[in-house]
Amino acid sequence: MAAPNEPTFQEIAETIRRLEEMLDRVPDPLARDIRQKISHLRALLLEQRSPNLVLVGRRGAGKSSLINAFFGARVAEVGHVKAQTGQGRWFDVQGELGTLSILDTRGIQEGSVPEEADAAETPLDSILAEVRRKAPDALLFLVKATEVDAAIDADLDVLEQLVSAVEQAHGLRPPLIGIATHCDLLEPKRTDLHRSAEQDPAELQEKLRHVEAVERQLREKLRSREALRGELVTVLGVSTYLSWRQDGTIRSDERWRLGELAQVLFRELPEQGRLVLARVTRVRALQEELAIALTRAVASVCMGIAFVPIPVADIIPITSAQLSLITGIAWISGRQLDLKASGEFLAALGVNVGAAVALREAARGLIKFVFPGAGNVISGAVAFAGTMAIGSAARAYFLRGVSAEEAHKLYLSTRASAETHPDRALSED
Ligand SMILES: Nc1nc2c(ncn2[C@@H]2O[C@H](COP(=O)(O)OP(=O)(O)O)[C@@H](O)[C@H]2O)c(=O)[nH]1
Ligand SMILES: [Mg+2]
Repeated sequence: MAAPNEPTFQEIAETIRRLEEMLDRVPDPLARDIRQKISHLRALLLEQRSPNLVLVGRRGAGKSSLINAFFGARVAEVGHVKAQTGQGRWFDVQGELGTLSILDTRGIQEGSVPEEADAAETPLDSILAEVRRKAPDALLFLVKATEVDAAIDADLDVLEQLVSAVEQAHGLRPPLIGIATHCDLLEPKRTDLHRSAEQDPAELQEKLRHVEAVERQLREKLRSREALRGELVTVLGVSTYLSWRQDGTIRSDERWRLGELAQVLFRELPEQGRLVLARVTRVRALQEELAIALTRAVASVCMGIAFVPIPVADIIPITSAQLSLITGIAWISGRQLDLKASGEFLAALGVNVGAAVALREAARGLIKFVFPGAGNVISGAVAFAGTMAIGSAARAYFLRGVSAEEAHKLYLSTRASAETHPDRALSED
């Protein structure tokens, strides 16, 4: 993963390291709590990596289309008829904002061996070897909605073997998500799921009933296998249909419920894989959820740091942590912001300390003169409320695209309410 090597992430790593150092001077129940928040921050920001996804499904089930639908871009070849080299291996699918590591099991069930494959190794063998080599974060089982009643026993066998190979090699059972693709093709065909508001309500209801029936059928099949039952997270009907012009731009976007699917997957991923999924899919709800988690963690850390009994120490780490928060939220939104730009954002919110510390190196020397006895200035409540407010403003600005002026207003109102009701600020938002 490229992100943590960026200079910006090195600065964030440095900030986190210095915060941890300060914790040596914080008494224990508090220090332990803050350490936990910090390890949360580390996992989300510094240890971020591509999620590893195994796609199981027959040729034509829509595996490549699902990848493209996640990215909203043509990153995988769709509709290739022939089994290809490279199948049965983990491969990185790269988009503008991140990479997914995919193991595409195309061809296992069909017995057609790709031309250049090692003759001694069957496609299933090579897939099993791959999941032993690198643990999948999730198994996605794809079936065409119009074919769920077809015999899928062979596919279920493959799933069982995958689950047991992963368990043997890694000691964990990967979550399984059943996906019925091509739901747009269910009757009534002319009813567009992706434009539900414009459809005849009765016909839309009919189509949705068909989707539910397909989901039920697929769920029953997956649950009929004892070895899969415990791993099955959910079954979801989707449409991944996207069509492109010659020049690569999108001609028609008929994706349906991709956001929901991304949300289901997100919850099953380890923390390290979540940021990449949120960036790649650009699903707003996921971006918001991550940004809120980040804000709460940083706010709690800042509050704790304000208790460190060293006069000048607290302002710089608190401001650095707040700058890291802004950088982190911008990154979630798909942007890249260095700490200086984050400092400018902080200054735009009217946070004076931020403006001063934006030039951190200079500020480090200056701060003793600018804020004599600063240790008494920042109380835990102020540090907490200020950080929550900065997080709210950054989310509004970077994720929802409000103006800087609106973000500033939100900063002021959130800070005021977080100071009076810190508990409420943590639980809702
Ligand atoms: N109508 C419709 N077509 C789809 C959908 N998903 C995939 N397709 C089409 O089904 C065909 C096979 O899809 P592909 O992604 O290549 O399947 P794969 O072999 O599993 O990788 C392609 O022509 C896709 O355009 C869908 O949800 N709806
Ligand atoms: Mg394919």
